Amino acid sequence: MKEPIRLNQTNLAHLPSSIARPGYDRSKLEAGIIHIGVGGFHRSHEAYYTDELLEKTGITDWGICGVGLRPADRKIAEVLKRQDYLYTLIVKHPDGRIENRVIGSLIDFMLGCDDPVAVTDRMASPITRIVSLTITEGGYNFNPATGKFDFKNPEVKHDIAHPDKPSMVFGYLTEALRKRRAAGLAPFTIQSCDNIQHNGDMTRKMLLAFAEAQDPSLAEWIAEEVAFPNAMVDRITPVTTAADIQLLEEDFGVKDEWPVTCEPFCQWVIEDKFCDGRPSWEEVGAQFVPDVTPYETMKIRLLNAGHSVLGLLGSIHGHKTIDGCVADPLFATYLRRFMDAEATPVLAPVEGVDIEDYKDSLLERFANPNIKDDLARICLESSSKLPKFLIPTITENLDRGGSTDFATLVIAAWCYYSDKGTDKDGKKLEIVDDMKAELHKAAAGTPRNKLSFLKLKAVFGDLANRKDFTDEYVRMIDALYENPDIARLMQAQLFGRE
Ligand code: CS2
Repeated sequence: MKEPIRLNQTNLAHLPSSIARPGYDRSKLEAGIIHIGVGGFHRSHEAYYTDELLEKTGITDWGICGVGLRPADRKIAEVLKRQDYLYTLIVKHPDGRIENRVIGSLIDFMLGCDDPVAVTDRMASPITRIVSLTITEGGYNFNPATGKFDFKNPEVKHDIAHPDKPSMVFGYLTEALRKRRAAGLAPFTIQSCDNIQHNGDMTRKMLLAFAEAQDPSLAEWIAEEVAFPNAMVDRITPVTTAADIQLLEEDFGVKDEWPVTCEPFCQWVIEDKFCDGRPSWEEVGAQFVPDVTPYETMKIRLLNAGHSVLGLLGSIHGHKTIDGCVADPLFATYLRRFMDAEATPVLAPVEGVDIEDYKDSLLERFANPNIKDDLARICLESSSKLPKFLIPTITENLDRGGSTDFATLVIAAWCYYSDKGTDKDGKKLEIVDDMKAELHKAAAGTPRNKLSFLKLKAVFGDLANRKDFTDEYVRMIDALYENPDIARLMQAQLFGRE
């Protein structure tokens, strides 16, 4: 076997011909975009669209500078630096076909924890016109029980008192905007790319709460001048595995320390609301619309909630991946019934989208056997996902007297999962969640108080007080604690009582 070629700028020209690579001159690019949170999803989505645009148009002002705020981002910082910020996007088709492309839109990376001033200076440079974010659903510091910014967070207290030494995203954004205002510059657009309904509005609300506490006149300026477009983002991007790195090396002859794998499907629907210009991403498939709400709701309540339904039920059953779940007819049927009976009735029509086709396509995407999306990734940080993905569907159905039973079993399963930390056969499940201890404590109280788990107001709001929900929940909890064979309960749900 020939020695694999290390991925970097000098070696680009020598890569095997089966690997697509940037045809544009990266040395001419300027970073009009700063992106905070360079995980797999940013690299398979915004960086991918931008790479396509640079390739198609030859424009030079919309390169991307990545930013990591925390010490945990050091690894990606170092890998990208060694590779001149290049990485391979491995697109895996359902029929086994693989397309590799080296992405060139990322041209720099900065670590905020090493030098926060350098990062806010860069954000305040006139070259920067968009700061985009993938900071996860939990990164917005939003308290679902109060609907407000969480000022109890010690990091918030620190950042309010130390504007020049921020540690969280809101501290960075506020400081950078302060510098821009002082320099007489227009502000940048803040563009959220997280799976949160009205992600732009949410970012605005949280940033204004923070800025108001630190500098009320600046908050006023932000409220008037900064644009926060809402967007729906979509591309399934599993965690990169050692096998992906090996595949690239052995089958394609490229040594890339941290490639990204993803499905072929890709979607980005954005509100056209930018305060200092934007790339013409519509030239490479993004859609600009006046109101993104119906697209976001549809995606979050079908795709993301669908993932959580499979993730929690599947974990207890002993499935490992999303495709493994949907290859099991019971799980595929259950998912479809959840979508049809509970998610669809609380969705508004989406212009140009046939909702039945959309659901069919989700099941096909989930079935892609080459994606192997781990249930552990799906269940990660469920405490910040379910309040956005699933609980609104439950409460809206309760309000309109609709069905909630398919979703209720998922909440009961989540309680069992948080309490026992095992599947139905007692095999340990790795739970990763910022609220892991609280979830466990509340769930472990179930034998004494059946509603103990639901009393976590920060997750469930006032679901514990809704008798129209709790009666069925308690029945499911009883059944599950008596016998955790989740398939039996799913069957009962689908085909009638046990
Ligand atoms: C997943 C998402 O995190 C999750 O639970 O549902 O990461 C999902 O794969 C993406 O939103 C797809 O666009």
